[in-house]
Parts: sequence; structure tokens; C-alpha cells
Amino acid sequence: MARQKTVITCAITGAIHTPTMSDALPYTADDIASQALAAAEAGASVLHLHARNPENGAVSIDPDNFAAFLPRIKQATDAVVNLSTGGSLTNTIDERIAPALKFSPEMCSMNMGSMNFSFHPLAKRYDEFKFDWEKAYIENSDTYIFRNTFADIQNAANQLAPHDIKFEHECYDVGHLYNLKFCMDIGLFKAPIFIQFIFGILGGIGPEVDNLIFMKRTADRLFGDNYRWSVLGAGGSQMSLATTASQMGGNVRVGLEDSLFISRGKLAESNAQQVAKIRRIVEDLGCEVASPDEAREILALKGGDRVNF
Ligand code: KMH
Ligand code: ZN
Repeated sequence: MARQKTVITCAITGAIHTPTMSDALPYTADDIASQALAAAEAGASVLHLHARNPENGAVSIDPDNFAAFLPRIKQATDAVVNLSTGGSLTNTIDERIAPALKFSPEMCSMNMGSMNFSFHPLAKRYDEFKFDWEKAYIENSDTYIFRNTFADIQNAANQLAPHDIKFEHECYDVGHLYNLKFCMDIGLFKAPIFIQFIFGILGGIGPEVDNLIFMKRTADRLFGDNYRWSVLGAGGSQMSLATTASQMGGNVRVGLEDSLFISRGKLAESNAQQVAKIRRIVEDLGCEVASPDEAREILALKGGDRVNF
């Protein structure tokens, strides 16, 4: 069988990192749009997007903050738009899916289990913060349960079903694969599903290659040919795990949401710089990178003409 091309997803800004941590982290609509477009230009066929408050960089799920950049991205690239439903530390599932319901993107995230999800150790690295909210936001993540109960998942899946959105199933540990299997068996998601194996979040499985092989083998057993997969390594594991995943036949996710660095101890200048790096590695090692339309085919997406923005 011909080897499938590699889909590069770029996650542009996320909900973990804060403006103090890197000047490159985009939070105005202009910066989110221009970094997303540059990432697409560099080879990302999927853009995973969160919104931020344009005044102070705080995480936002306000559909107006998405509306400020979505049409600009759509006008200037045919890359696939994937909206986060992750929200931030305090949002309910109904609040978190509001942007996806309003804009009906080709893809959106779907987090597959409740868990500790913490980045509080990052607070110690900074003496001063650019904005008032940052320190408490980072420190309080050690009190946070990222809530994605079966009822939440079912509620989100049912409300989003009429929109024919392909989910990026965020799986942070092996149990999340079994949650996903259960949800598939009761008819919530249709094949081929798209799994993002996530490594290195404090609260989830660690970023070792053994764990990647274990997650992949488990997914093979549970889903057979009915799934596509990608790897996200958080922080320092980003590039090495993406490289390993691409060599195993998987797809990859990079971006400042997941790591602020381009190499050990060196901050990335932009999302596009990370995309260009992983593209270079993937191609040097003999794989081809998928275009947006090839990504649409691989992931069985509804098409960029069926979104609502
Ligand atoms: N920040 C990533 C570790 C979401 O947006 O729904 C997971 C993520 C979640 O991308
Ligand atoms: Zn995200």
C-alpha cells in the first residue's frame, strides 16, 4: 500500500502558555491570523485555533474573538480550520462548544477524558508578568480538573452532530482510548476517527517512545482501520516525538500551543518556524507532506465550503 502523506497540524496559541513566556505567542486577532497564515504557507494543512482576549492575552472562548480572525484566515488560505473546544480553567462544556456550534468548522477538538491538567510549575520560571491575570492562572492550574465526563462528551457530540464536524480526539492517556471506543460503540462518532495522541502534559501519559508505541498498539487493537492518528509532544518532546510519529506512519502536530521552543533552550520565533522545521525533518526522512486537500481526503472532512464563517 502506498505510504500516506503526513498531515501537519499547527496549534497556534492554545490555553496553556501566557504572553510573558514568549513574545512570539500570538493573542491579537491580527497576530493569530498572520501566524496561522504563515504556518499554512510553511506546510501546515490543519490550523488548530483558540481565541484570546486581544487586550491582555487571556484565554477567551467568546465567539466574537474567533470572528475577528476566522474570515481573514479563510480568505487567505485553503488550510483546514480546526477550532478548540478545550476552553480554559473555568468554562462549562456548553460554553466550550459555542464557537464550534456558531462557526461549524471542518474540524474541532474533542477531549476524551477528565483529568488533572496542570502547568503550575511554569510559574516559578518568571519573576515578573506582563499581565495581572497570568501568575494566578498558571499557579491555580494545580487545582484544576479538566472536566470531560461521558455526559459532557455525549452532550457535545449530540449538539455538534448536525454540523458534520470531524473531531480531533484529544487522548492524553491510554484510558482515553477506551473512552473513545465506548463512545464509538454507542454511535457518537463515525469512522474514520482522528486521534491526537498527547504526551507530556502534567496529568497525562509521559513523553516516552515506549508510550507512543503502547498508545498506537492499543488504538490498532481497538479501532483497526477505522482511525487516523497524529502525535503532539508537549514542551521539549515536541520535535522528537513528531519525528518518531512520522516515521511510524502517523501525522504530526506542532505549534506554540504545545511548545514555545524551536530547540533546547531556544524560543521559537513563530509557529511557522516550527512547521518549517518539522516539514524539513519529515521530508528529509523520506515522507511527503499533505496539502490541505490531501488532508481533507485522509481525514474524510466535509469541505471548506461547508463552514459558517
Ligand atoms: N493543549 C493541548 C495539550 C483542546 O484544544 O481542546 C490539548 C488541546 C486541547 O489542544
Ligand atoms: Zn488546543
